[in-house]
Amino acid sequence: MQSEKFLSAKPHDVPTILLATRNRHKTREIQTMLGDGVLVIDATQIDHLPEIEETGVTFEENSKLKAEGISRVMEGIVLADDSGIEVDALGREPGVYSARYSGPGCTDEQNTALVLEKMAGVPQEQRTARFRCVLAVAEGGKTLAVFDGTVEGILATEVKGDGGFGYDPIFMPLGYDHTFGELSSEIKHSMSHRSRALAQFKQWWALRG
Ligand code: ITT
Repeated sequence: MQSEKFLSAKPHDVPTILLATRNRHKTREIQTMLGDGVLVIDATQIDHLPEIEETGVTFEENSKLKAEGISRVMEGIVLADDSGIEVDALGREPGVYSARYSGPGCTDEQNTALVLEKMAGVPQEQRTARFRCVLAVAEGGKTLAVFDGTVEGILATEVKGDGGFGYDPIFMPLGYDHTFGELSSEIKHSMSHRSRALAQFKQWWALRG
């Protein structure tokens, strides 16, 4: 069980949550949404953590795999985020393959370009899509709770804006003519799949005391 480095990174009196991710964008968003009262640490800050293979076919399965896998080697509560975009006209792809849609080691830009290419010529009314986020909390290799958040929207026809990450520049949340890449992070966080799942986690965490 690894704990020393993790604990030494922890300032006094601030509860720390270990996020089982190597995606720094997720860490930044979750830290911002949880505020200064909690310190969010991720897998990029701890040496020798195992790579967890995402062999599940649902967000929930992959989220649990990551939370359980890391909590087997780290003390305390471990939170994992499995998320992605579902495009209805593509049979809900990229879904759980969002991070690796255009192949191993691909970039966000390659993935968004591939989605736009596949969606070329598809009319507005058939461009419905949603972001989904499933958060799993585990301790000692066992899942304690799972939370799910969704935001519905429309897929843009071109990349717009450079805010956020991943598919943000091609996703317009319902009620907006702008993509998450163009909208402020405050607007994204007020409605995002991640903030909706995290709101449930916060309640669970508060009740736990
Ligand atoms: P970890 O498994 O280490 O957490 P990952 O990036 O591989 O990192 P996922 O397997 O959950 O994580 O894939 C999530 C992908 O879905 C992410 O890389 C983005 O392409 C996309 N995505 C998730 N949330 C997003 C958001 O808020 N905005 C834009 N794209 C998002």
